[in-house]
Amino acid sequence: MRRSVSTVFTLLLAWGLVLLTPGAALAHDVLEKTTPANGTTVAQLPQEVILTFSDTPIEVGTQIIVTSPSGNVANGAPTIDGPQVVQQLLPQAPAGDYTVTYRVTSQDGHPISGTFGFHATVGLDGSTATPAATVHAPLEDSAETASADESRFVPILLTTVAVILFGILIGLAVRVAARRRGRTDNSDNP
Ligand SMILES: [Cu+2]
Repeated sequence: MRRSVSTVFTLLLAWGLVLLTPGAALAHDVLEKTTPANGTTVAQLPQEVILTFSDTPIEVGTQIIVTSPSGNVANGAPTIDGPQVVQQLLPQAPAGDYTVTYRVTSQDGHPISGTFGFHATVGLDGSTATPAATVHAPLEDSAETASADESRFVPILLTTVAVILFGILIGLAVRVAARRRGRTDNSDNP
């Protein structure tokens, strides 16, 4: 009987540690910077688009789509170089308005996704385009910022709930153990 009680304690302790550890150790990363920057006009389209995050993303699930006036011009898979995710562009990428859609996996395993845009006056194919009025209002990034704040709040809330539940379960286990010990003592001493 005592062995099963100590097993319950060990399981509860392990469960509590598992719940508490990730929130403290892993951060929800955010996009800090892009090249070209969101809402800007660049004279020459660069050969690669660079996204800089607050920490090195996890390799799994990285996806970048670079939409040009002639469709997606992403050349091969993106590469992760520290906190930077680099996406090469096709040599036939034209001038014009660009929209970059990204999805990477944060250190804490959560996906980070969003969109940004820019205008390239000269394309990698040598074509030219005058900036259209529409691109220059930077694409809304506010949704991302809001969700970043939220996801910092949620782990704190979950941790608090976990601590409370853990406390209640420990209390119950102690009470059950005491009751069982009482019964055992009674039956052992007739
Ligand atoms: Cu996260």
